[in-house]
Amino acid sequence: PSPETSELIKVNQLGFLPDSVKEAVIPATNSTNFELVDMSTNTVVMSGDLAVERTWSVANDTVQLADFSSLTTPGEYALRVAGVETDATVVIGSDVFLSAHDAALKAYYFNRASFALDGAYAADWARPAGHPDTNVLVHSSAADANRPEGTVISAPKGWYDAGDYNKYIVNSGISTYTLMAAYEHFTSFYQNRDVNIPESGNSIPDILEEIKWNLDWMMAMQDPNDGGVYHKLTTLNFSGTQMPHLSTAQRYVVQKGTSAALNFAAVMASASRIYADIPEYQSVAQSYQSAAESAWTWAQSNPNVAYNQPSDVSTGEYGDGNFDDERLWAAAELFLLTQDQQYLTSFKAMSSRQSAQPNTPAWPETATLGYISMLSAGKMLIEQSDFNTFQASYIALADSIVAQYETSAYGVAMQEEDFVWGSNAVALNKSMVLLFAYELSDNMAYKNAAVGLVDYVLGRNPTDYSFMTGFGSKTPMDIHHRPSFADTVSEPVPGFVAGGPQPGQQDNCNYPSPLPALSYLDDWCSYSTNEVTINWNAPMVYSLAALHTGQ
Ligand code: G3I
Ligand code: 9MR
Repeated sequence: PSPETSELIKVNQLGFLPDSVKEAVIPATNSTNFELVDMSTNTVVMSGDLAVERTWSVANDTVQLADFSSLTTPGEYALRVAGVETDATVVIGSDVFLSAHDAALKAYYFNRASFALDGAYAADWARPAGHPDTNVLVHSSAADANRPEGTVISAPKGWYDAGDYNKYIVNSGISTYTLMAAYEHFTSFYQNRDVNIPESGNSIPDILEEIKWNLDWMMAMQDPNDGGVYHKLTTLNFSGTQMPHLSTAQRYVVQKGTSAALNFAAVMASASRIYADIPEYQSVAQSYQSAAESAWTWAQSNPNVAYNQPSDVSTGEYGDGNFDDERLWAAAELFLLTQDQQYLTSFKAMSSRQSAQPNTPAWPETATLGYISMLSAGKMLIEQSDFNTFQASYIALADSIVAQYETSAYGVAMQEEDFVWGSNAVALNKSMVLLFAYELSDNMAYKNAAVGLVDYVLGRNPTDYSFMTGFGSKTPMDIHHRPSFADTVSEPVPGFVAGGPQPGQQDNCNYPSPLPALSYLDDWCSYSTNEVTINWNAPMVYSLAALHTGQ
């Protein structure tokens, strides 16, 4: 094995669903086989051959895969290999992902702005309300005749983006959409899914109540005078490491832009369609539709306004110079909502452009979100031949990810270029792409590759971490999350996915390795690998819901 990786067996630390593919990564040894011992009876229940040694270059790690998919009996097992000092614990059960799913969703509640977290729901992480955001100023970059610089607006609620306390439209948008997609694809699962938030117990699914907390904020980010949408609501600089209620610097809305308008239009159109089915929210759903339409109209008249960070603002940029993918996504959602052919025409026009082909979703890459909606909600609304064309482009993406899985030493569809800031979300968004491909096709190859990616984030990786706080035997403790850092609880707020390894080391912390898959540090210092954000959690929620309900 590489001198930089551990001698441990790497395995999903939460476990495996009974009928799932089951793989573990074994450090290279002279052994050719492995054994699984039932811990309740201390008997060997399975032995199998290890796969040939292969090297994963991103960690310079030579390993062998153990495939024990044929073991399907729920229980707790020790996975052992002669020559490897420590056995790994393997859990098999039909509920192994359930509490992690709930916690990943509950993390959004923990990041609510303008809201006190009560101990009844937040346990040790209760805290006073922060950031009322009722006295937000229009920044000079956003000033116009209707709202000159210094105009006071109110835009409360929403989720804090991450370990910082600002609220950014494009990142909020992909997060909100992904959670809504989870609800839409797995509606019955969410019908009675109680995650113990203040709204639990009413007749509306908790996930929709949690999402609405953010939709309420997003709505206030649109200027009703012209339909334009501010890029972000932010302090001028990142705050210190106080709890939310002690972080009181002036907040601003900054520059309207095309990516914010189109992203907002997509999310509001999707929300309008989904919330229209909830009797209590029918009029809200109508207001989402008007908001989506006026944001689209603004973007038609302002087709190319890139966000340009003002010189006095130094918080998250979320800048993006290409709007074809956002336009495709907004067009898809507006078409599905209104069935107005002009939007289908726009979708098709964008779908022929290189810059709007399906690719792994990320905050600046949203084309795939439009495809997912079109292929799930559009089937009855478009010509079969169009559906087939869109499906073929989507499936080509899923197939390319499967090919990566099949050639990977770790059985993980992660390539060197995937190790960017937020690499764990690259893994999880690929997993979401695959799990939706599985929903479309019932082809197990997609599901197996998705399991590999979820396993990766939850422990089958060169760092030995399960990257979700509170879930796994070795989990991040010192995430770059201001409340987790500033509170008096030693454990971080649970349910958050840390960014994950990437070699950029933009924070100049002291990393254990320069290798892409090993350049990770569980330290507050490491905002480039150990921060958490709403857009990294969302595909975890989706993936765990898909795997749990798909058994
Ligand atoms: O756009 C270039 C692309 O052209 C190039 O090929 C590629 C090669 O690495 O880099 C691309 O830029 C990257 C950019 O994200 C867009 O993907 C940058 O290298 C990369 O540093 C940048 O990282 C972003 C980071 O902020 C720094 O801006 C992360 O995606 C983003 O998740 C993160 O978001 C922060 C917010 O700013 C503030 N709140 C916390 C949040 C999480 O850390
Ligand atoms: O704490 C900030 C984190 O939330 C952001 O994602 C990150 C993005 O650039 O920046 C962090 O702030 C750092 C700042 O950029 C540079 N000085 C150190 C700050 C963290 O301690």
